[in-house]
Amino acid sequence: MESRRAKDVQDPSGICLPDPAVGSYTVGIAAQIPYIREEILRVDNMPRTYIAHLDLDCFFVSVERINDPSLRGKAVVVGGSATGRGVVASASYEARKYGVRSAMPTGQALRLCPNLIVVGGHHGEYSAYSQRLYERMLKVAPVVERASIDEMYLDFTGCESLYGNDLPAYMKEVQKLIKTDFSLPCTIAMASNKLVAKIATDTVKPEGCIYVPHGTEEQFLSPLSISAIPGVGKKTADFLNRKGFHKISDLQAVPLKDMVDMLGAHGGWIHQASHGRGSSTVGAEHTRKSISREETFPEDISRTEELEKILFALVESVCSTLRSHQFKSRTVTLKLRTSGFETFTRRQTIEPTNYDPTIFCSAKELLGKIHDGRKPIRLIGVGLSNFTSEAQAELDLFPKSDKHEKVMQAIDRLREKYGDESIKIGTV
Ligand code: DCP
Ligand code: MG
Repeated sequence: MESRRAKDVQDPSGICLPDPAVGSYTVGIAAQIPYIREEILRVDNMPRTYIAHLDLDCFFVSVERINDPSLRGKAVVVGGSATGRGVVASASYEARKYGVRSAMPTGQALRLCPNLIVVGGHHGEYSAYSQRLYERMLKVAPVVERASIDEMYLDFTGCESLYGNDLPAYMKEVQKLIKTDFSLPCTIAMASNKLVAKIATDTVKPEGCIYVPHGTEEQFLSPLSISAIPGVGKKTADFLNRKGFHKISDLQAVPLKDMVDMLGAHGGWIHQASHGRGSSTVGAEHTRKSISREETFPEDISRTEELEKILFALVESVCSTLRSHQFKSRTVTLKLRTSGFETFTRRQTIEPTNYDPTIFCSAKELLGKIHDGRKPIRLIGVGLSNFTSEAQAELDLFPKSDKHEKVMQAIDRLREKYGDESIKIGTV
């Protein structure tokens, strides 16, 4: 027994990495005391972790297709105005065949795909779908963590026998359930940790389902491009390409020290990721840290009143998302970009709220501090952060206005049904 444990790798924190041959952990100080080690070794076979990553396929487009089935099977994007500097938020897979991608200017997308249908967004509705799906998934897996508006991690560790000892087959059931009950296509990947599951999802999109068996993580990753690793953005990928690294297998061959010499601390992360090592801790509810929206104008705007009008629409949108999460925000951030690409941000702390007029007042004040009413502005954005739950805000003894909340909830319901443009509140 003792000799088998000698294979364990002791990291500097004192926590042994699991020995796959034994399947048990020896932790901290216990690892250094022989008789305690003996005891712990009897608690063998720590459960294998089964983490699923679920990501909705072309989410915003899929919601639009529920409302307008004539959009099915067509090249569609949800995005900003084609005449101006709007960008694509979500592109259908039919549009992607023409090279259309998220974050691409809508004008460019139309040049690539002249038959493209451009649809404006219903952000309140997307948030509502996201919330309903999350609530449904809480009935499917014991622990669910939301990672973004359309992706979540589900921890099925310890649930094998509950689902006929065939969790990969159960993932297909979950995928069917989401299609039937929500009319939303999705992709699901299951693996031993979040990182491998997330990477695997992208390899089988759309409507794919994949399981990366335990112990095959490195082998699974090796043929993939280095940019499949979350955190390897364009800049890092270009740098590594220039050094001759193209596939993850190229990175797997590099010792940790050399990776850190090349890329600093980020290199350490890339090294771990290339070997398929990642966290399997799924948080009960991922706390969203911020909600923001911004708009780039078709033509630069200088007049404060015009900027305020757009700002109000952005505030409405972020507040609606905030309410769908039952959050209140303490910090309002305003962002401005001038025609010369200079970017300014200012933030203000307020009493926790999700009430549009209060947040607008703060954003308007911040605008007054940065904008002189003359400089041509190219982009304006508003962000909310430093959240507290609605319930906590009440406990914190901040006075609650029932009347305002009821009105805003009614407005959210109307927008969800009839679109963001269906109802407007005055800006003064
Ligand atoms: N989104 C956005 N702007 C971006 C990227 C995404 O507004 N630059 C929004 C629209 C997407 C949603 O977030 O529908 C989810 O983002 P994803 O990256 O998951 O994109 P999709 O769901 O659209 O496509 P995929 O099938 O690749 O997941
Ligand atoms: Mg998606």
